Amino acid sequence: MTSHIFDRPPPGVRADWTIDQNWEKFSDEEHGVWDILFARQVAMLPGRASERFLRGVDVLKLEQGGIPDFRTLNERLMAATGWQVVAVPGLVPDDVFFDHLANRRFVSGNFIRRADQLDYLQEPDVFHDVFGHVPMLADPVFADYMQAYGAGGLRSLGFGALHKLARLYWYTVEFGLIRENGALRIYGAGIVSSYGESVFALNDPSPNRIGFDLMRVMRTQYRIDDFQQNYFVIDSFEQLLSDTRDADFAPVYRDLERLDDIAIADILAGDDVITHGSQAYALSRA
Ligand code: HBI
Ligand code: FE
Repeated sequence: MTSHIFDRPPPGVRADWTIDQNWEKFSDEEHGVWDILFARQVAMLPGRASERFLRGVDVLKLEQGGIPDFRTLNERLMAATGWQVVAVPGLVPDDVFFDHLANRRFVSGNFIRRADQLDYLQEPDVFHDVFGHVPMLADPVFADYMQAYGAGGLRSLGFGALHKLARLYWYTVEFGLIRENGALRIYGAGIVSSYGESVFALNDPSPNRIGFDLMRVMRTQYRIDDFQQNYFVIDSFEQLLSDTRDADFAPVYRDLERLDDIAIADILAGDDVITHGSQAYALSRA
């Protein structure tokens, strides 16, 4: 679960944990880190990322160079789907995170990784949060899914089911794959913002690739420290939205209580297995 340093907003941070982006403070070197990461990803993502993600990059005009100024980014995003990006100092408490999503605000870390740590990230930075997440938020269907997720997140707190719902976020918003025109594409922010995982998730024989099933996903453990051992594949964003929207998860959580968690790499009899992974990569790192 999320760990963050403070339980209350530290001094200078608003009650909703937001801060001014203060775009002027980013140095040329910091803009340069964005440009390197951006160039690397846009060169490899056509043919790999979902068409909906690539369209978002266009609609938001992210190719303009440097860390985006949220004032102009938000004009475009607001026009597309009514979402906004707001700056936060780092990880925020779960209820705060869900409340922002439920109100169509996406929180972004207000810092960028160092030039000597391009592939290393402890907490989500502005490249992960903006390049990874925001293009999908320019898509009307995905935008509604994220809002529904936030509302469901707030409800899950009352059921003590946050850790189950967090798996849904992990295996869709962060590490989701989609079948588009008969081929697999990536759309999860944790993949599209990572050079290594953008290749691994689609092409490596190691991980399992399994058709998406809401209950199956909510039972499946995940790892936060390395490439995933499972990816779940949706057939459409409309499917994801309809599985989630207005879903009263109370009966789902009740059913889940009677079912065991599924160990990370296990395949079940009922799974729609697209790739039965060798797990060679994970074993080599164990
Ligand atoms: N805070 N800044 C930030 N970014 C996140 O992605 C985030 C968070 N706090 C909580 C949280 N995510 C989790 O609850 C979700 O992964 C479910
Ligand atoms: Fe993320």
